[in-house]
Amino acid sequence: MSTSPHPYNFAKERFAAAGIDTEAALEKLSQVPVSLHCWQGDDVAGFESGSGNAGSGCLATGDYSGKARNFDELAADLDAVARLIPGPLRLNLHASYATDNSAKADRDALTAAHFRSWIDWAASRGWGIDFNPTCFGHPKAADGFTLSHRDAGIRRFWIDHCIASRRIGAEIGKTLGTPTVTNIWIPDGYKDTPADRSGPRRRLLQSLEEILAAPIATEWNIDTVESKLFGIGVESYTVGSHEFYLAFAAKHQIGLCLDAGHFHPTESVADKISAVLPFVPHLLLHVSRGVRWDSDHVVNLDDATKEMLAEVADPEILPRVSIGMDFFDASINRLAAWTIGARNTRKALLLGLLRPREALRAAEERGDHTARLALLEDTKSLPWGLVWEEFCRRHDAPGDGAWIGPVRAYEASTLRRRG
Ligand code: RNT
Ligand code: ZN
Repeated sequence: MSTSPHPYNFAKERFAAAGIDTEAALEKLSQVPVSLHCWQGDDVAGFESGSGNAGSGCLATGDYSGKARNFDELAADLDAVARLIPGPLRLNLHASYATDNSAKADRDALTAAHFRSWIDWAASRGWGIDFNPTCFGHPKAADGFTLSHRDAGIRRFWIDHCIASRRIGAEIGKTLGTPTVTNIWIPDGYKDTPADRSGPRRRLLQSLEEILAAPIATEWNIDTVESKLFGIGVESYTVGSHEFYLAFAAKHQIGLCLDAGHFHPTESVADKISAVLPFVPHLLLHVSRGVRWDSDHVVNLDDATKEMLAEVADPEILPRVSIGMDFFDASINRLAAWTIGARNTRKALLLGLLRPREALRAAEERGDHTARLALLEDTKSLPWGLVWEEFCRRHDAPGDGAWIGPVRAYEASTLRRRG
């Protein structure tokens, strides 16, 4: 009886024949963490009583049963999902998910102590944490303006919240021994044509400069600002646009967040990475999928995602980029959503790492654009799925087709019992 060769070895040889080292790709892939967003587990609701609707353009649609209602449920869901995603993970946490806040400190008064349960949870799993001030879903954001609000008192509140968030980020980073990426996104903008586009931007600039002036342990906190083209309800004017934040991040030498859903649908986020990296020290990617608008659909293994992560796979770029998930679909099983999106992100990165980078560049350098295109296209049919299966196996995660069973079992045992 003949034994079939190990499928991975077959793939390894096929890739080697094309000049690609699958072992090096697997090794690299296992060093890159993906930051898993807590907000996919409860449709961006958060733990503050009275909240429950993110508002401000963060619109989760659908009413699939079993959403997490508290820390225990959300942490259990994340644990279940972590078993299904191969490779290292981090937790991407929003300030509205404070756990240890019985005195109900408002957002401007939050400290790392209010996130003690998450910190302990992450520490015991060897995860880092990334952090986000929550500048929405709050009475002081009711009219859709926060850091650029015309009312100085309201601006003060959100400035203090962002300063508190940076401090929390720095402390969490120090505690866990891995820097926290603290990302500021605000919803500010107008539904209809503004009379004054400059005023809110001037105020946002001042607020951000004040936020950055607060002394923070910079070795444990990486600041990023997230731009956006438009949102539901702010179709005509977004204060924190791409030009605004790119210039701001470059001027102040902080990081920039590029969310895949925050540009015109035909713009290439992949192309932006090398364009902005000469000017900003760090990039955060919010891997997401907009369908017609910034709809935050579950990440697919589509061309936009593959191109974006292929850029990130460049050895000079990879150390300067953090990869965070940002999607929320309430119409399907939320654990499946997390799993599909995060696995696809990692698959896209694997595909990028498996590109014959040197051969492609050599063809380009000798002006042989025919060879470049031929190589790029032929590489697509190499058996990369077997390399992915091997990655799953080495990281004790189920392969494709095998993770849905555990999700269904968890749904039956746990999610359906939630009220
Ligand atoms: C909103 C931004 C932002 C949020 C999260 C919840 O358009 O993408 O990143 O999705 O902060
Ligand atoms: Zn985002």
